[in-house]
Amino acid sequence: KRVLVFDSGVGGLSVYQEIHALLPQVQYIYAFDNAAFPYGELAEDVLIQRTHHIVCLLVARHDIDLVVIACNTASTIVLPSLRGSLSIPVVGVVPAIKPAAAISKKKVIGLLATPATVKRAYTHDLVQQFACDCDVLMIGSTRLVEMAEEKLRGISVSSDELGKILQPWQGKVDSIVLGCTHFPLIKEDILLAFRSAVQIVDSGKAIANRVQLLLGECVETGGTIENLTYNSAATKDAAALNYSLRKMQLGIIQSLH
Ligand code: DGN
Repeated sequence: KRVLVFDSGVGGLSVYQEIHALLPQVQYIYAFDNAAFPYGELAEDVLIQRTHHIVCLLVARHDIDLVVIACNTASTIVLPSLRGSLSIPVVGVVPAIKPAAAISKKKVIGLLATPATVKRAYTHDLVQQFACDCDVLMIGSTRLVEMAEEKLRGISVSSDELGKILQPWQGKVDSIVLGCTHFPLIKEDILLAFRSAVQIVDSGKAIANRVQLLLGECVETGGTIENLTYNSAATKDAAALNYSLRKMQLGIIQSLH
């Protein structure tokens, strides 16, 4: 089985790692559209056309069995058109509002995403449906996406800069949704900014379970599962490759293991 994981940058690697941990036997192709990074700043029609074009091309070229749009900014808008054009399953990543609302004691949750995702009707529908008993505070930040990319290239996150971005939430929220796939890469930094007084929820594990279900794969419990962390050599290589391919229209890391 072959799975395509797609994002604008390295954020989708956080989703890939969850899927790979559950399904190590599957072959993965990771593709990222750095030429149009960051997706959070693109007009909706441009984003739809671009993602649609790239993903359909890659599916045809690489004999893909399942696509993961590992980007909230794209998923919250392109899924209907992609699913209409492809005959294979397309799994999207959208903000995990429901679990975050369920675990919040104060009933004040924070959604951290790109400027586009916090504006999307899709996101506001999720809030209405699953967090109507909560106050949902939102921060849409492109800078945070850049900081996550930088971290994978070895530039550490400035706690001052991060603190300023998250300042409006201090003492208010007790649960935070990482509504951008880049943000699990800086989860530890976010936790530190709140002195661990918040719970952080992302969509990675749920996506991995969904992929498993759709692929009909069984997990080999007796096998060795490669233990990847964000600092692992594989991820560093991926980030380095991503960096060196920056000027290209589209980067592809094949058979990432
Ligand atoms: N990783 C993408 C997301 O989950 O929304 C956004 C990255 C970007 O291009 N801004």
